[in-house]
Amino acid sequence: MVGKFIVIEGLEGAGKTTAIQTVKQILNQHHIEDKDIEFIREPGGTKVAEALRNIIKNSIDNEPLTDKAELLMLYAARIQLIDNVIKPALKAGKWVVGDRHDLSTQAYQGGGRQLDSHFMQLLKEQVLGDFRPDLTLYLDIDPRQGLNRASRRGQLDRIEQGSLDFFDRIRRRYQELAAQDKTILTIDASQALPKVTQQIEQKLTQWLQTVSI
Ligand code: Z5A
Repeated sequence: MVGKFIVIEGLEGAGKTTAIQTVKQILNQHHIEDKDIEFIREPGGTKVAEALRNIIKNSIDNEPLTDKAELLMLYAARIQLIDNVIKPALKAGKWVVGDRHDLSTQAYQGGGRQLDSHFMQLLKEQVLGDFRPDLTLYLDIDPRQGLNRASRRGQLDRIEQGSLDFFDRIRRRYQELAAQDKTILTIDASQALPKVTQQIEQKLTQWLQTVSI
């Protein structure tokens, strides 16, 4: 039996970390135990991908990072993770729960950075082929609210220091892509935590009824 790949997406402070715990609990209730679940985050999740994560988030010695370099590093990190961790786990029948995946790239680098859509499409096709998550839970939140939550944690990294326009564009791209894709379910993440958790529980439970476990 091949496992399933579930991804949590959204702007900073949307509540992805908390949502992952909810997903874990629901899977456990469906007799998918912790040993059968691989938790990952992007960028990151292998030694090379974690090193790239550090550069993507902070650069080195304040060297300016070009938007294309950022994009290429994200795909380098992603394919390391897919080929070395995600695909082997799925093949072994495990479930994979991811904190971000390619939808982040489409939203941040495509929507936010406004990188050329043809180049992005080509890169995606060449690197990922037809590999994609089985389900994405997109936590939708206004960037003002999300950044406010995230800022309570302290210093902002290189990407978090982007302008509100940048984050508004990212949200718009997330919303556009979610509206076109039945495998992306939108959660209203502006609500209080118990309400957000309730929506995740409801949507995930419904989806689990449609797949063979
Ligand atoms: N990035 C990219 O540009 N392109 C890509 O392809 C990929 C990533 C894959 C990764 O940073 C950065 O890389 C990210 C996008 C970019 N950068 N930015 N900007 P990261 O992994 O370090 O950060 P993050 O993914 O943005 O995670 P986050 O800031 O930790 O957000 P979160 O996980 O969604 O939030 P949280 O930790 O669950 O919640 C934040 C706080 O809010 C926390 O104190 C919670 O208790 C609180 N919270 C959560 N939900 C609620 C509700 N409902 N009400 C009230 N308070 C809440």
